Amino acid sequence: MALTLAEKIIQAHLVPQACPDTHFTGGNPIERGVDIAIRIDQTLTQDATGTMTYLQFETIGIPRVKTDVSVSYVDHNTLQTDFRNMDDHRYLQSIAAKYGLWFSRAGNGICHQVHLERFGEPGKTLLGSDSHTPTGGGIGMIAIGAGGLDVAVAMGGGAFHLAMPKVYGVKLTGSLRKGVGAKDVILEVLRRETVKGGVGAVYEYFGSGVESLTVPQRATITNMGAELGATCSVFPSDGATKAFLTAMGRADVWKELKADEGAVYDKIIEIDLSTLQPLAAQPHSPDAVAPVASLAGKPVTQVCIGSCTNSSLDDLAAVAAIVRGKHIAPGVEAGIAPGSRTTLLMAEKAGILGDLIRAGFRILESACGPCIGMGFAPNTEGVSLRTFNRNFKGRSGTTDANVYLVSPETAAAAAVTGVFTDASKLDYDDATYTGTGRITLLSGKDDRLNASDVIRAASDDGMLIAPLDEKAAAAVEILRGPNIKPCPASPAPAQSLTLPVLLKAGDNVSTDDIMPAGTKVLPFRSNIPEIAKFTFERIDTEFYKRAERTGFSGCAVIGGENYGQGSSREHAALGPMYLGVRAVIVKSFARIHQANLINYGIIPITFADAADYDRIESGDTLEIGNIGEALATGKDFKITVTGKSGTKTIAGVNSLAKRSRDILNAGGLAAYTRSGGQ
Ligand code: MIC
Ligand code: SF4
Repeated sequence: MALTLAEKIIQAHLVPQACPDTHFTGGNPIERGVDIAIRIDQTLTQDATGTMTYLQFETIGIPRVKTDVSVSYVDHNTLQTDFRNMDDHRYLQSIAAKYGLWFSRAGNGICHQVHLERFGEPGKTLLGSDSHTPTGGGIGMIAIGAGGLDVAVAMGGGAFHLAMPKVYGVKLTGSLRKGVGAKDVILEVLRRETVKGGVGAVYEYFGSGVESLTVPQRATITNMGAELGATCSVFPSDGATKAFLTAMGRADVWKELKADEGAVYDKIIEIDLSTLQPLAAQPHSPDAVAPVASLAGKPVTQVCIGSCTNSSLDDLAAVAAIVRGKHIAPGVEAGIAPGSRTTLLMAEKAGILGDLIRAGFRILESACGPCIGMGFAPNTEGVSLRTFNRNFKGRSGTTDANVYLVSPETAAAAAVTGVFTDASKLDYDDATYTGTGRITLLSGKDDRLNASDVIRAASDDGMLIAPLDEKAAAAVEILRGPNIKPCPASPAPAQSLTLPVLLKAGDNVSTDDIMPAGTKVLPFRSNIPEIAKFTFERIDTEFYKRAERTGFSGCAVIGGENYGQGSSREHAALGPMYLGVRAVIVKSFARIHQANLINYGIIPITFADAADYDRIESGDTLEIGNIGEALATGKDFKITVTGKSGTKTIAGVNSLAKRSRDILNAGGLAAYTRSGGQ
């Protein structure tokens, strides 16, 4: 039977013995929603989630990673305002040496960009402890973001479990016009689908329009599929993929991959690239999308190009073509953080870097930087145009700033004019660097540079440290700084729980709301007792104090739709866990966060009747009387709510797969894995 590309890659990686309930017979589409287990070929971690991942990996007790390739990147906490960050980096480097991983040093670039350039392979699976791991879909991978504990299990050779996603087809036709970028494609998808439209789904791109997009452009689109809540996104592997891999000196890993003729998608979205116009996601959500034309003339105070979404050579070239020979407007501060050292080297070779410097861009480090609130915070009530993927309130470091997510083209146009501007209205030659319309360096079509120059620039792997052989690895001593504390144990399973409601939150609560990042908090990523003090700080500054008053003895949190959207950070489960949160009851969950809650022994429950959300208040007491039975049988949870308005009983949906129930019963994934659970 005809299969989609996503189905083909997933089926080729199924581990049926880890998931006997799948009832997979081969070749046919797998029923959507059933629990499946897949083999993971590659893993990636970054430093902010990596320390917890490896602390957990150490406790699993496996001498060497069992994947084909595992890479530990340092790209998030590179501000290093005290000893903590560098201590973490040294811990990660020693772990990589000891356990057979690649190590990408601070300054080498953002994990997703570097991974695409140096390690990604069409048709392989990649699991990463970062929500934007789906960037790898741009090269034809099934690349999924997950909590660090799931990644630790995968490094130990364990399968990754997930509900079989739906496969949504995105049919692209036409080609992008001048002034319109790949970012506008994904913003258009977000406009139509919203930040929760992709939960439980893979977005698979196909159609004649795909050919016109380079791999970095495709990666922009798959990267920001994370903002749809999708499991991942995937493009076929074709001639453009081959050209990209060839430019990266890795032509040998290329293979052609596409959906079968007649493959059936769960739904199809059609986008004619030629009709797209420049778009912007307005404050404070990636799906609050409006045409740039509707904002034209609005003053801008800051522009920032970078992040794992838009920091490739294509992006830098698109910016340089617009700003070349011009200068950043006096009222604007502009910065650019190239995605990798490779990108920076290529930009230098192509003359792009000089054009950017002359235009007045501040050249920032090749790292996440401003995207995660590590410097470059906007001014009070500033209007910051960023080529990033998230504009949650306060994430930039300035609570009252207005952050808009835009394409590099739109950002560059605003940088030189000082106001929102449709780039196509400016007088510039978008063929500046190529003679062919866009930067096509990576498609091998560039006429100014010869391929060998590019490859030489691109293959400087000096900041990547290769795995040691087993003998050398055995002698490595793990370096642990004083801020690196062991991961606290998850709570023991309970038959029933009586819990005060300590917080009632609204819809689309992000993991930044649950556990903020930024300069103040990120240094404590390896120290749960300390970082726990910041739990829910963004939405309720008193939460920690209230939890402290309970003696951290147990409490519940209530939320609305899409609870836990955004990051894969386990700290958004670990912080609450440390403060005693035992159950989270919401209208719906974001995928990764729900899995993280389970992995750390917190019971995720959804309201059977969404109207029950209005019947619970902060300060009420919940009694979940049948936890033991619900976890053993899969029956729904019975919850008695006692509050000012009396006592009532509500039902909580138990949508947990058998394995998730077993994990909760074992007291979390680490305990489950140690006791032999798969
Ligand atoms: C993010 O973009 O929010 C992060 C920082 O990359 C996170 C990971 C983290 O919190 O460390 C993510 O997207 O998963
Ligand atoms: Fe880094 Fe930002 Fe990408 Fe997260 S979204 S990985 S912080 S660049």
